Amino acid sequence: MRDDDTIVALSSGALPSGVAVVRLSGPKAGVVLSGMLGALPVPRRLKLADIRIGGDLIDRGLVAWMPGPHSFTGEDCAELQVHGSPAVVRALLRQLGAMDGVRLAEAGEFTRRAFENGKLDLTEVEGLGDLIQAETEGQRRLALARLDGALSERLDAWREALLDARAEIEARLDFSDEGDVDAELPETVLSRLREVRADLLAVAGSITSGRIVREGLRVALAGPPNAGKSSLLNALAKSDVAIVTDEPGTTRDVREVAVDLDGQLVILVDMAGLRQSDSKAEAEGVRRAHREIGGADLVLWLQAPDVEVGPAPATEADVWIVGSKSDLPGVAGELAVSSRTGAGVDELLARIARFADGQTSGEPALVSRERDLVALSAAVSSVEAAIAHFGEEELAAEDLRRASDALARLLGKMDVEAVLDRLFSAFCIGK
Ligand SMILES: Nc1nc2c(ncn2[C@@H]2O[C@H](COP(=O)(O)OP(=O)(O)OP(=O)(O)O)[C@@H](O)[C@H]2O)c(=O)[nH]1
Ligand SMILES: [Mg+2]
Repeated sequence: MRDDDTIVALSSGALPSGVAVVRLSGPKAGVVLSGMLGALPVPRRLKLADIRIGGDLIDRGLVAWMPGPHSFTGEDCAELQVHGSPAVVRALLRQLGAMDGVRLAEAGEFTRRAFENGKLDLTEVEGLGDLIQAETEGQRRLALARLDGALSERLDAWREALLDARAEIEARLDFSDEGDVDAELPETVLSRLREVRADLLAVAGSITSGRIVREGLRVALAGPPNAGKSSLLNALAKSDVAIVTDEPGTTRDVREVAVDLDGQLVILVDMAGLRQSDSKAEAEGVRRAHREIGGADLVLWLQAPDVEVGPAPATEADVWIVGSKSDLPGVAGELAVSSRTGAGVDELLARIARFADGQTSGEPALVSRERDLVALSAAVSSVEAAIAHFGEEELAAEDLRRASDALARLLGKMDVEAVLDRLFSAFCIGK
């Protein structure tokens, strides 16, 4: 496999479909296209054309020619909109892929080329990957902001401020014996560093909101065995996904169901009831339940009138006491629900939706991944070290270099290979 091959792939979805888009990128794209059409069309204009390979008419469709560098990948690109028939697409891919210097693309290879040609930085590539995967409104907005460079712009601005500060400091190292550089660093450098630090912290602080939008709000359905957790999961998800019996200890595995509540992804998590158990499988289930409760953004603690009430688990997340089986006598309170009659279920869903909204309201978060947090935290520590080393130029300059490097890594300007392979393998072929 070579990076200067011309690549081809089906970029649209499953066949058959009304229209299929076949995409070409690389140095041979122009020759291949003019060979099929007889001549190259006007760049960046759709043209209705007969698409022929070796004189054989494959289909008639709309064709776009996008010569580099002003194309998605930065290379010469062509797109063929043909009828979305398996036979048409197979014929095109087979015959194009057999041409000299042309081969089928690997997953994410178009985007990889865009990254390598400087069309997108790494955060924008991630935004694109997230946008393609987005299922909720919140995810779409978050991903689009990232793809649009909302984070990149901030990272560039911080990097520039850090570079300026470093230049000021290094000027004193290199030219301290020359008359035209003041020996003392101006106070403005220090105050600028403090601003960058505060900014970095503020953006890093939006990680929880970003993560909740991107990965979903995790809601743990917890309580003693038989409290009605699995029944409530089924009622909230409006689907019969979890096994329900009157035997305490029915659920052992963790089961997640994703629901879209008003554009916000919510992950409902059913689990084993909390109790001491001699059964190895159940004890393991209880251990996993504790882990889920620890990782949840919201815990629903179920109390049923026919089950002995246990103490709510200690966790940093919000815990709501839910009175389950409200069709039985003895259940009261704001959060009374009956999975049997459906009473209170929609109210509970609405409350969860409001809670999710409260966690993610406002501007789309700039950061949402673990990688973001690692980079921003490293940058904050290094900027703090530089502030502490103010007056010790060599140390401060080194701290600032580290801070810029952390941000450069996030943009994919350094140490990028390990991240890339993982990232692009998650892309689909044709993107
Ligand atoms: N009357 C009534 N019974 C319910 C309701 N929800 C659940 N039950 C009954 O309570 C019993 C336990 O329900 P599950 O949903 O399996 O409870 P669980 O908390 O998942 O139990 P484990 O998986 O064993 O921890 C079953 O017999 C259900 O039919 C309800 O809203 N009303
Ligand atoms: Mg259960």
